[in-house]
Amino acid sequence: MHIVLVQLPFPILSEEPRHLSPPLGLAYMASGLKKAGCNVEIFDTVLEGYHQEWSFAGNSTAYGLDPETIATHLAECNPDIVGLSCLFSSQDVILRKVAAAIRDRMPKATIVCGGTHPTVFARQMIAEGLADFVVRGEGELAIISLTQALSRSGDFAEVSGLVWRQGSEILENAVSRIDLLELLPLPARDCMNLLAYSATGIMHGESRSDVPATTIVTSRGCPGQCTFCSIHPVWGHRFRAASADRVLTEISELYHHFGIRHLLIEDDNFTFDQNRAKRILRAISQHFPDLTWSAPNGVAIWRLDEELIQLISQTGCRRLSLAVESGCPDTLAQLINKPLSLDQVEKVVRLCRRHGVRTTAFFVLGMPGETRDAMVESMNFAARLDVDTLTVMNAVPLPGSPLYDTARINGFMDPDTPFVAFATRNPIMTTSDFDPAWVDGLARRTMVRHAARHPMAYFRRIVEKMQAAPVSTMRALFNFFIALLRSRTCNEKVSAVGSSNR
Ligand code: B12
Ligand code: SF4
Repeated sequence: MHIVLVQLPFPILSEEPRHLSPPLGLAYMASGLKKAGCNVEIFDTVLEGYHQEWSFAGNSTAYGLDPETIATHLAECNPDIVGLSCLFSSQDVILRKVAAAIRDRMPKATIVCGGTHPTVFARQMIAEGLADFVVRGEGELAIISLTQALSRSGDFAEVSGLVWRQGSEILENAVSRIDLLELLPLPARDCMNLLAYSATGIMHGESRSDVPATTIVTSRGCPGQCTFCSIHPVWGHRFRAASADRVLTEISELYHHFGIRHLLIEDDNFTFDQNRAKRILRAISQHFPDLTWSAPNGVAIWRLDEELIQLISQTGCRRLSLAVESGCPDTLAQLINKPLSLDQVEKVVRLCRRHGVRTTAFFVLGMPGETRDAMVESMNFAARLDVDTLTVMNAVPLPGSPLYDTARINGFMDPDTPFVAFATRNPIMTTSDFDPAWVDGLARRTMVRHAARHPMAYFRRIVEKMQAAPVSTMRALFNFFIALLRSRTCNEKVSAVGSSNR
């Protein structure tokens, strides 16, 4: 069986520099498929076409190879199965265009889709004939049983999470999660041009263009119930982690075999098991003293203690991303549903300062139910917080999150909002308390207020991004400031309370 796994092009987000990450999920799947005797390739259309842009759905633009080029390349490879990975809903139209081009060129190929977006919209995709199969949830074991079913039994009942059409019916198997991550073979990073990623652009948030860097995922799932979070349809609520020993085997391979010197730990909740995180960090400081790392996806503040922060500081952490979310206790508890107190936040920030850990804090603004006063309170807390940099994101009802259902049921967003608009700097909800422009203006002004207090930290961050991706960083900055100028004058309270806090 010949299989090509495809990372689809990304949409260009006007206020973000271009990102480029190795498709780690595809590397995990490739590894198992190889062991099962398949001929498997990874085709990263973002890496291959990083400097190319093409338009779709009116005024949206994607970077990566265009659908025709992708289909032509695939037709030359002529695989039995094409696996399309669609991690973000904002890739929806891109997925459709690529799938249509493949159908056109290769009518006999089997198209399988996976990733967060297809997991949420599996039935619709099959009903529309976009794909032959959709795998909901993790793909490693499912793709192996699917290839076996296709080549031998034709019985799809055992394929976890599979959705497919049989006659006029759409059938759906339950999703079973992989309990022992330990048993998965290490991702087949040799199927990718691993070192090209950090050499080409910004990988995620904290970025190092000066040394070889790559991503790693050491655990899956998060018991948290944050209402805006869309990880659970794929990863579930149960925290499942590889043992510290297994993680170190992977790091050792990355360090010695691939020459990696910076790790981006992309776990959803790396520190959930504090003892495991401590064991991993102690071993890093002992065996890989020149390895640096970051956790750009954010770590849970409620899972940090002083010993852990000390270890974080001793192991070359370049920046710790702290997921605060709101500076208003009621919003945190009632609207976001996060078990976090502001005292904990301030304590952790103080400890990070004391131990010399560079920090950035994530905030989310514009949750349904959040009043203007609550938002101002939150942003005043954010502007004062003694972290190095701040990122205020607009609350976006990402498909797969409880917030998506809340927003649709209550009419907080236009039901025709195109999927490409589901990006975290893009406010798309309106409630009786606020409109998107007001929220956006407040978010931007808060970041500027914070930057005025920590100019060197922001300068350093921008320089790092400029080094990795000069043109798209310039474009993103330009768009940020244009939007800042356009944003409406917001509540008088913001500046009044803000200036009294300086
Ligand atoms: C790293 C990351 C990125 C990287 C890119 C990752 C990449 N190339 O692989 C970057 C930084 C570019 C990124 C950007 C964004 N991201 Co992001 N990202 C992640 C993160 C943290 C980890 C992804 C990862 O590596 N997972 C580990 C690997 C092992 O798993 P995986 O890739 O998901 O693959 C598994 C399954 O999905 C499945 N699978 C995947 N593909 C396929 C294909 C087939 C054929 C099959 C069978 C199965 C299958 O099997 C795999 C193995 O189990 C996830 C959170 C998460 N937990 O998933 C968010 C996540 C995917 N991102 C998200 C979002 C929203 C975004 C942004 C839109 C945010 C923004 N800025 O507005 C942007 C979009 C960028 C753009 N230009 O459009 C959301 C998506 C939700 C949604 N419905 O859209 C997630 C779920 C996080 C969240 N906020 O809830 N992101
Ligand atoms: S936002 Fe973070 S802490 Fe909350 S549920 Fe999602 S992964 Fe867990």
